[in-house]
Amino acid sequence: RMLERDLRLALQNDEFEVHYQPIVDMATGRVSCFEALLRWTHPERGAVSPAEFIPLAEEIGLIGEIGAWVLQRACDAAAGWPAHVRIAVNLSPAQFRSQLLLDQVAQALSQAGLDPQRLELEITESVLLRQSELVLSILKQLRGMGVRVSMDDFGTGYSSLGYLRSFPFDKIKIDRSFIRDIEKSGDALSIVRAITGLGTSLGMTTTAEGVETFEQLNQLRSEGCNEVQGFYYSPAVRLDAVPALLDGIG
Ligand code: G
Ligand code: G
Ligand code: MN
Ligand code: NA
Repeated sequence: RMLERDLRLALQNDEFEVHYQPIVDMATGRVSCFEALLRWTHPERGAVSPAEFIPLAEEIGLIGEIGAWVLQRACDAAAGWPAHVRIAVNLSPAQFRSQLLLDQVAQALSQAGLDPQRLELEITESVLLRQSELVLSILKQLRGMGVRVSMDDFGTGYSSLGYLRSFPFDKIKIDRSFIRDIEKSGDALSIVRAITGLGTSLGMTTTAEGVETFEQLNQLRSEGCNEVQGFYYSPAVRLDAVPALLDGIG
């Protein structure tokens, strides 16, 4: 496959870029975190979505190398931001197949000189699908290093609730499908309310993804959601546009 061949060359050809989407703390109205989102500009095709190339990278065994690169880039970037601003990095299930991830995280933090408390790792429940000892042990060691762990896309999988019992997540990110329907659908609102209540009682931060309107923002505020992320504030931007967001939001 052509795309596969090109993906293998993308790192060395410097075709990847990490973009950063702000996450806003409801209590202060200020940016508390940025999520690192990988972008690939293919020389002929232009932008290729991570939804397309991340699964391919997993399939052909490239995700470890790409994931380590994103981690380093993201930690280096965050080291240049104010100390109250954290960085969130997405991890794929394939990155949990060995202890190598622990070395990569430790390496990225020390090379960047970043406080581990400022790094959040986002995993989806597909990481926990196999309730393997290895995955849980890696997650515990990451938390032991002081790194935070978030459950991404919460509510979309088969047993999101069950996974909350298997590991003490720091944060729950409510999937954007629920936020999208929060005004039209009483059911979506009920689900958001339940997740927020659950997170609060478990001592986890709750973050709403995909917030696009002022009405959604207000609704989420009255539900007691802790953080919001979405196009209402900003899409993911290049590193050089981060300072303007830090100044402009809040
Ligand atoms: O950035 P959005 O624009 O298109 O991202 C699409 C999907 O790709 C999301 O599910 C997001 O979590 C995932 N994604 C983006 N960047 C990364 C990355 O660096 N690593 C992994 N594993 N997934 C990523
Ligand atoms: O799976 P994950 O939550 O990591 O994916 C983040 C994805 O969500 C990225 O593709 C990002 O571009 C997208 N995204 C972020 N904010 C919004 C939003 O407000 N609306 C929509 N439709 N997508 C968003
Ligand atoms: Mn994410
Ligand atoms: Na998500």
